This record gives sequence, structure tokens and C-alpha cells, in this order.
Amino acid sequence: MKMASLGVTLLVGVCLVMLATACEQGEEEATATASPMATGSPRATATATATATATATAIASPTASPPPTPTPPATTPTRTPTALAEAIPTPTRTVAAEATPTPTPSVAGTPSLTPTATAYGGIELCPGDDRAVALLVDPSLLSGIRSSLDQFETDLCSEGYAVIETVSDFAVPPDVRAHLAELYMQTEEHVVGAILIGDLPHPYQWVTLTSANPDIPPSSEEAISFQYYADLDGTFEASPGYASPGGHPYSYDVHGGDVDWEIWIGVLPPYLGDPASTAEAINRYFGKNHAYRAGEYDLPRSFLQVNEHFKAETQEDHTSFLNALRSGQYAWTPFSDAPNTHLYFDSPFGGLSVDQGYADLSAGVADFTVVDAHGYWGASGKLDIAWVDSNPVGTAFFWSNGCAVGDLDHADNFLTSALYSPTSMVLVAKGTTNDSGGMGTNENGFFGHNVATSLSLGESFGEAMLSHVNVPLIPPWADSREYHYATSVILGDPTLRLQP
Ligand SMILES: [Ca+2]
Repeated sequence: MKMASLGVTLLVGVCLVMLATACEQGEEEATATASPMATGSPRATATATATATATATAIASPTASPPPTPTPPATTPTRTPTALAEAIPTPTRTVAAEATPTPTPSVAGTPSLTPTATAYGGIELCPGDDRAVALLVDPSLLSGIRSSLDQFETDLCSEGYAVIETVSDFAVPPDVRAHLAELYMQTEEHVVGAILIGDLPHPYQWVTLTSANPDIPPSSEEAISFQYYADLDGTFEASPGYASPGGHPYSYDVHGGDVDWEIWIGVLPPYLGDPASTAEAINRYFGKNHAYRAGEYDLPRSFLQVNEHFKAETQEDHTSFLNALRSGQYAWTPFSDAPNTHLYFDSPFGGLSVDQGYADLSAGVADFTVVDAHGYWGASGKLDIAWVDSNPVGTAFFWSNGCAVGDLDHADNFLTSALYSPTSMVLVAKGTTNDSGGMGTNENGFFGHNVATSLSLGESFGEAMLSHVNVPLIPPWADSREYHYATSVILGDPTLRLQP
């Protein structure tokens, strides 16, 4: 029939492009008004400064492996303003963790595995090698999660990460960003990512989707932006005349400078809006995280994808959809074309259905699951909060391309429930905070292909995300970079990787 004869091209072009890529143009506003930060080489400057300041900090250099020998500056190191420092808005309120960073004498050469206070208020728990993870902990949660957090930190240390724990009641987003930027500099850029535990402030971005099709008017929206914490040396500004539609005091419509992400951000958000439920959920989370690392997860290394947009009306549709999911332009290769992959959509011709796919999710047939469906804060397609609360969610990595499934402004939201539900094995949950569904196609290919490729090479989830984000998007996605990236959110622990 006519609809069906449009075939896979249109459906991929519409469904995936309406969701995965869909929200896929725009952001001209941000690029057009790129700030003066774009000049020069912010990254290089930041490196030089990190080097210059590192010796003044109390962060113990691992004595087992000599610190990288930086090229000394030609002149006496001074704490000159740098691109990174300039990019950090001045915190409006001083919080405990950001007390004036008084450099204390380094415990030069004294090997110690005991926690070391950093000059910036964090506590470094193990020296690590060349990678550090920052954990920012909501102080109101700490007593309720202390022992399971200790276990998590021990696990990270065992994997070779230095762990820097900061317990602070960060008042506003610029405080969080300034703290992360300072840790990044002080560790000579060894911080690879940060996990925000509990109720930390949300920054916002105003992003615009402009279609390549002139008949489709552009649409704009305000979204929680964890990109604000991932890009530590770019600039986020509110242009004259911009007012946050949601009345958020830290909302930005212009992102400029070096927009690449220096670090990944993972979030362990509040659960159900109350402290007791949150502490219980985080303890449960660290428990299953430890079990996964200990090899106690009984999930096959396999890929499950359920696409609610594809509805085969002919045998030809069926074959086309299957081929598209397995190896098409928007396929999650090399996951999707592996022999033991599970691909589902509604098709009376091939005996496949979306419901079978979700039954497979409950049965635990795969450690990595992708869902393509319409979404909102309460549901990802046919999966809603009640479903993940009452059915086993048998996968370790859960990626929804549904719009807004991770809108953390709703205390009760689908992605958080998918992570925390007592019936869920999920350790990393990817979604968006507003109506963008996907992350575009860059010079290496479709985002799903890029993420699957990186994970297959043994990279962590966070590394896989950075490997996509920090490669330039191609047209038309390049025009809507902010729309794709500002809205992206990772719940859980991005240090995790696939198990063999
Ligand atoms: Ca950057």
C-alpha cells in the first residue's frame, strides 16, 4: 500500500529522523553568536595552567608512577587568568567546598593511601594512575549511603581510578561547574568524569530545532543541560533579551568557545522526591553495581533493540525494517549485526512484535538494550513507570531514544525509575531531558554505531559518549548540535564497560 511503499527510507527518514535524529537541526543561534572565547586555543592554555598550578596543590602525585614531566613554563608559574578560569562564572555564594583554595605544602614524596584533602575541598581517596573520577555528594544523603558509597569508591579505586569525593551543598550550577573545573585543572586534566549523587542544582539551555525542510517551522525549548557540567572551558551565556521561559535563574541560550566535553557526567538523581526513598535506591544501585563488577550479572553479552515506530504492512516492509535495524545507516553496528542480536518491531509477516521485545527485556536476553519510541517524562513508548516498577528490567545498559524520558524536573520520571526500580538490573540509563531523541550523525557515523563501536573496543560508557560528542557532527545535524547534546542525560555510573 501507499504508506508501506514509501519503505524504509521514509520511515528511517521520518521515524528515526523524527526522534533519533528528529530533533535534529537548529542551534544556529548558538553558533552565530559564538563568544570571543573562540579565539586562541583555550584547551592549550588550560593545560599550561594546570601544569603550573599542580605543584601548589595538595593532591598527592602517585609515587608509584612518576608524574608526567610537564614542560616548565619559561617564566615563573603564576596563577594567571586562563581560558578555563575565565569561562567559569563567579559563584554567587561561597560554599564550603569552595573556600579559598589555599595551597598547602605538598606531602612531597610521601606515599600514602589514606584519604588526602585536596586544596579545593574534595577528598582524594586513592592515588589512581592517570584517571580520576569526581563524586559530588548531596550532604543530606551521606549518612544514609555511607557504607555503600564506600564500597563503590573501593571498586573504582580497584579499577585504577583516583576517586575525589566532595560532600557539599552546592547552591547554584556555577558553583558545581567551578568546582569540577578546578578539580580538572588541579589533577592536570586527569578527571575523566563526574557522578552527581543526590539533589544537585540543574542548569538549563534554550535550544532550537530548525528543519532542513522549509515547510517545518523551527521549534525551541528549554531543557536541563548536563552539558554545562561536561564542557568545562566553553562559555554559556544568556544573550540580551533572553529570559528563561521556566523562570530558571541559570539558563543559557548561547554556548560558545571550545564546546567539546572535557568530562562525562553521570547522575544518581533523587528518587520519588523523598530522602528515604533516594537513599534506599542509591544503596540498591551501588549493590547491583558491585555485583556487576564482581561478575555476578547473569546476562549474555548481546544486543536487544525494540523499535515501536516500524510497523510492517508487507513482507517487503518486514525485510526492509529488519535490514535497517541490523545494518542500515542508523543501525547500532557492530552490536546490531552480531549473530545473537534480538531485533523487534511489530510485523505480522515475520512473527515479530514489540511486546515480544519487551518480554525479552524482562527475560534478560541482552546486556545492552535500545528502545526507539515516542516518549515523555512518564514513559518510553509502551514502557511506563508502572511497567518498570512491576516487571524485571533485565539489562545492564538501557538506552531510550524517546523524547524527554529523563526529564529530571519530574520527581517521578521514567528514566530514574528504570534505573532505581527494585526489579531493575539497569546500571546505566541514557535518555534526554527534553524533546530531542538522538545524538545525530558525526564524521564517524550514526551515534548508535559510534557508541557501540567504542564499547566493543572496551571503552567505558562515558568514554564512548565522549568519543561521539567530540567528533564534529555532519549536516544537517551539525546545525543542531545544542539540541542533541544539551538535552542528553546519563543516569548511573559511566565508568562501566561491557563484560566479556
Ligand atoms: Ca570544552
